Amino acid sequence: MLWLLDYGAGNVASLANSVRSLGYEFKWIQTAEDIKNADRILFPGVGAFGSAMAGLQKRGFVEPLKEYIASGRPYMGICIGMQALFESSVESPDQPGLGVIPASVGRFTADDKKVPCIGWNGVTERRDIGEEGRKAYGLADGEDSYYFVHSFRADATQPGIQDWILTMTQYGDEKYVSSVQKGNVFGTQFHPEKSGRAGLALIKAWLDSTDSAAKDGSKGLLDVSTKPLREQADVDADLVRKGFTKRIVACLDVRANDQGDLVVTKGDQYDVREAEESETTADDRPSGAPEESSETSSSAPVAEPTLPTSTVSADPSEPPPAKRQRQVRNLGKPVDLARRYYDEGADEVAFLNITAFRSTPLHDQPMLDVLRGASETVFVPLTIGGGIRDSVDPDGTKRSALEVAGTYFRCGADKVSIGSDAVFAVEELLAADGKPSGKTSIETISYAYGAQAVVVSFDPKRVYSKSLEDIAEPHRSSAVDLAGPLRSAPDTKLRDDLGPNGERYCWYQCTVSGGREVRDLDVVQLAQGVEKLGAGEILLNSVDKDGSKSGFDCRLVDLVRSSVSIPVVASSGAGKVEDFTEVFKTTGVEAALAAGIFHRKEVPIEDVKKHLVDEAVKIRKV
Ligand code: 1PR
Repeated sequence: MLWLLDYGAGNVASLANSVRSLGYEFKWIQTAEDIKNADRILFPGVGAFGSAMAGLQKRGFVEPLKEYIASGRPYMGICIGMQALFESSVESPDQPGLGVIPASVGRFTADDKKVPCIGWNGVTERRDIGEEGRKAYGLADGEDSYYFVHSFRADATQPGIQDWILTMTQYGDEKYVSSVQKGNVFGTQFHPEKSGRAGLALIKAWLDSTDSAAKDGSKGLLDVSTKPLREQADVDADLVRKGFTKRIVACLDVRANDQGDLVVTKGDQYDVREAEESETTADDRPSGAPEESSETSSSAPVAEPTLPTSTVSADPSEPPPAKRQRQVRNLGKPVDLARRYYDEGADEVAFLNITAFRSTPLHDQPMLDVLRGASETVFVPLTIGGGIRDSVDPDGTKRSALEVAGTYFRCGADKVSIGSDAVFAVEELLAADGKPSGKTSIETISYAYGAQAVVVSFDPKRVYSKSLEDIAEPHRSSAVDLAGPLRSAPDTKLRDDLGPNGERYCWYQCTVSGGREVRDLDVVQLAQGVEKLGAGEILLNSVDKDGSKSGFDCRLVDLVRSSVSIPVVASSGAGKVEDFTEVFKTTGVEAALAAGIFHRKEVPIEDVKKHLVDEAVKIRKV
């Protein structure tokens, strides 16, 4: 019997699903006694080292785990499950690890790269394990990429770790330990359960080998510590060749249609209703332009009255369908589409519950079902956004944002994406002279699950101006020249992208409630604020570009990316394969997201990746 160890936080559903998909059964470890009696343990640690070790301690698991490992029975640790093997981590210096590996875990430096490291990378064997070894570990063709998401890593130069290193990986200029093995212990820094077929092959190899070891008394995994070291130069060349890839994200905007079914929809500038008929229900689109002067104009929506609270699926805040002029666009079922994108090679899938701002998320059972369904067959990271905030159920039960996020994680989400609530949190932060309260959704979720699990979704709108002087500070400092080069790379020329009346400048104003309400906050303020509060990634939409198929807003992407040290996902406007190359090459952004062109099958993900390979942009091969 296989035993899975859950220390109480983090997404363990994905691993459970991947083990099930491989035809293996398992039990969850509930007590210290279970550890004593287990004959193989898989520890899918997600989140933060400190909370993981504290969780193990609270349950009385630390000593039994040490004894279990010392007894020689098979152990596989993933991410924090691998880091827990070390003596300590700088992430929580006061919290000792299991001390199985005589070395420590440090933090990535952020000088030359974005931290957390989120994305796909290759692994390179440190020792000469040959074909037999690769097969034993499921590292079949040596070209596979695996999904990494972490800010902390074990430095491969530490003396105590040398005979433990199975593979190494390079991120920026750092070479670190991406998997360890010695005797009965195996650990991966990456997430095989989120690494598509390559990852499933690796988990299967471990399950099969430990299975046969239990049955016939064979050795199980090949012990790498007995194999000769490879030449350092060969290892180094291989590390560079494989390298970190850019990510392609497929995004599914989800909401209930007028019949109450949860569907994938897609907007043009956030208007998700069919275009052919005349009137629009007010709450389904960003409202029209506010007062415009001849010098400063905006396509930004004006504030609308707060909508009544309701569940998403019932959507009673809307008029009955009979009175409606236009239908919500229906582009398919969320789980089916997510599965399609997984098969087609998407590196991540995001679900945005776009009307969750007026709902009580934990009552939104259909959305939880979507996540559960998707995580059963989609083995790449899943992000869920919409309604991640403190809320109150219709029966008066209070739900904290942390509780909402925790529920999503347990249903299979790997990251949560916070929209409106992040804007309010940064407004509060600025009002408190930059002093975090420790109570916002970003802070509480980041503390419990790690920064890498917290994405902030931006919905900015351009506010145009004919001259820079007409834009008031602080927004002037982050305004861009729409006929100029990139702000952070003046040598990078872009095509002009002037405003509707020929305006040459704009600043990017933040909105909440899916573009329905503008706030006096610009994207740089928001980006720097959410980074300070502990967000690990920015999903950067653009209300102006959404559904336009006119290409990503590279000036916006560059502006935000160059103002923070966390990764950014460029979103909105993809219309052709060249748009992806452009945004990656001009801005260096970590990931690019598209929705409409994928849903309508106008541009397959495969074509995007093929084009990127032709243009020498590193991507994950499927
Ligand atoms: O405020 O925390 O409840 O989160 C609400 C979430 O829902 C936010 O992430 C917000 O971006 C999203 N959202 C709200 N209303 C809409 C809408 O479209 N009416 N969708 C909406 C955001 C933008 C992207 C889209 C890209 C790419 N849609 O999701 O996928 O623009 O599209 P394209 O490739 O077709 O151009 P909260």
